[in-house]
Amino acid sequence: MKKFLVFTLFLAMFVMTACGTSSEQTGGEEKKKLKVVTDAAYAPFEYLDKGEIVGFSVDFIEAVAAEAGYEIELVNVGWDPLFVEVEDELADLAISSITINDDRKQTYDFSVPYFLSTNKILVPADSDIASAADLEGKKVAVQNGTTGQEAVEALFGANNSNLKKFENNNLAIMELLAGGADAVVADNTVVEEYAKNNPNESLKVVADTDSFDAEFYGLMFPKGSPLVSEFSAAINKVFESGKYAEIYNEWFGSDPDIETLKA
Ligand code: LYS
Repeated sequence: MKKFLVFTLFLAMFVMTACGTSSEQTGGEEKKKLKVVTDAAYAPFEYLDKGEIVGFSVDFIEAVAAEAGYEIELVNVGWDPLFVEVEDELADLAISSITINDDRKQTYDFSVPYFLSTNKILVPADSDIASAADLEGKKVAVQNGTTGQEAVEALFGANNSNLKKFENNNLAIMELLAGGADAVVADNTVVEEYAKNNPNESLKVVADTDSFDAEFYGLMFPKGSPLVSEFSAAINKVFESGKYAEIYNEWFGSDPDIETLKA
């Protein structure tokens, strides 16, 4: 009788442990650490502060990855290399203020949109450039391989010797400050923040909604990656939980228009 009791006890313990383990496996499964690549030269989205990658995108991807149940390692590889790394599946995904467009969709998969943007023109405060058309014959600095470059080429042709292309946007802005360019075309939030944070440089930002389209940023994945749907679902949860608004407010000091992103 005693033996039987001990056996039953063992059996019960075994069953409980086995069940416990299996539910733990489905609930808290060890997920691999994802490699996330970026070009940390695009404040306030992703940039270096004392060697550390910081910005809206960093807080956002941390929140989304946590929601999806992943740990991430964010690596600053630069703009052109990040496209290569994701295509070759050397990285799991990229976050870098990347506009979702048809051209990129041929090679990559994107999450649902998480930020609304448009190109704008950064010029010296005394510049007479007041629209995109006024850029004709002017030296324009852009980051290579961006929608800013595309927009300028759409207006003045791809073989435009006045177009100066740089590896990152900070170098394009340097060129403007050094007098080597008359304007920089880049994402509105980036040029607006730069002009605001550097009042001594006396710059202004020119908008042209006829020439520059609305664009949406997305997380960029290798084509066919199973992470796309997991991260899109996590983004929607971060929208709904109020976490997105919290992060947005911290970086931009205003409330986001989440409905426009969802539309
Ligand atoms: N949003 C633009 C694009 O995707 C500019 C991004 C630049 C990031 N460093 O082309």
